Amino acid sequence: DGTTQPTKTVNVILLGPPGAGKGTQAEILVESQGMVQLSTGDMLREAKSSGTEMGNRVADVMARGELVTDEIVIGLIEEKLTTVSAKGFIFDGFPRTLAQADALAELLEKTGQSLDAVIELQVDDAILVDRIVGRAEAARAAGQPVRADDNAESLKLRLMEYYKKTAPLTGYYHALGLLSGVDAMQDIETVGGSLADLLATETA
Ligand code: B4P
Repeated sequence: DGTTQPTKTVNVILLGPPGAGKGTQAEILVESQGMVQLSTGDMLREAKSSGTEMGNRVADVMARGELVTDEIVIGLIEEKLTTVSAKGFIFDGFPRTLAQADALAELLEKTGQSLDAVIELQVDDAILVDRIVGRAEAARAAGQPVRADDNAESLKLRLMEYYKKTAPLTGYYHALGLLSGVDAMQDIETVGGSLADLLATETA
């Protein structure tokens, strides 16, 4: 019912295509479970907006809808895992490649932690397109900045990158017995409830 709390520290990966709601649901878990969100997308956008050398380097890659290099994103996650302590981490948009998944396993081992669950947010492509285009339109209507990659052309590449490089991670985590999925085509609150219930049972 969305109010069940996990009983111990949990580290969870939210996996899913662009627009599946990883960021949206991670924020809800931060609120309801007191976990710490690690979004590589947010970290990269922050680096870009504060104009760091790395931020400038990744801006065009992100705007096109391609993946940033493994080296950069692994570095970002390593920095967080070695400096932040938490009741549990929600990995939002990381890992996105097998190399990143291997690096995460190593980093968690090095910091004495485990990975408890990987949850795939399942959404059909047509709905993803509607959501992303809808977000761009809503921002425009409100006079807010539109994300550089929230347009039909970049989204096409984001989806291709997802199926080619990220989707194979479901097999990787299934083999480890960590994977489960939720229907993420329901409204935000319903998906949040499913996730909370799943976390409570997976980690009991
Ligand atoms: P991300 O920031 O991770 O963005 P995303 O995958 O596009 O979005 P997310 O799934 O979080 O969707 P959201 O909740 O926002 O990545 C952006 C880029 O950064 C990548 O393309 C890449 O270039 C780079 N990058 C990041 N991590 C990387 C890595 N590890 N390796 C390499 N490169 C990396 O939801 C989208 C919209 O849907 C919102 O408007 C939301 O309100 C709506 N929505 C959500 N859930 C809904 C629901 N249930 N019903 C209706 N609408 C919903």
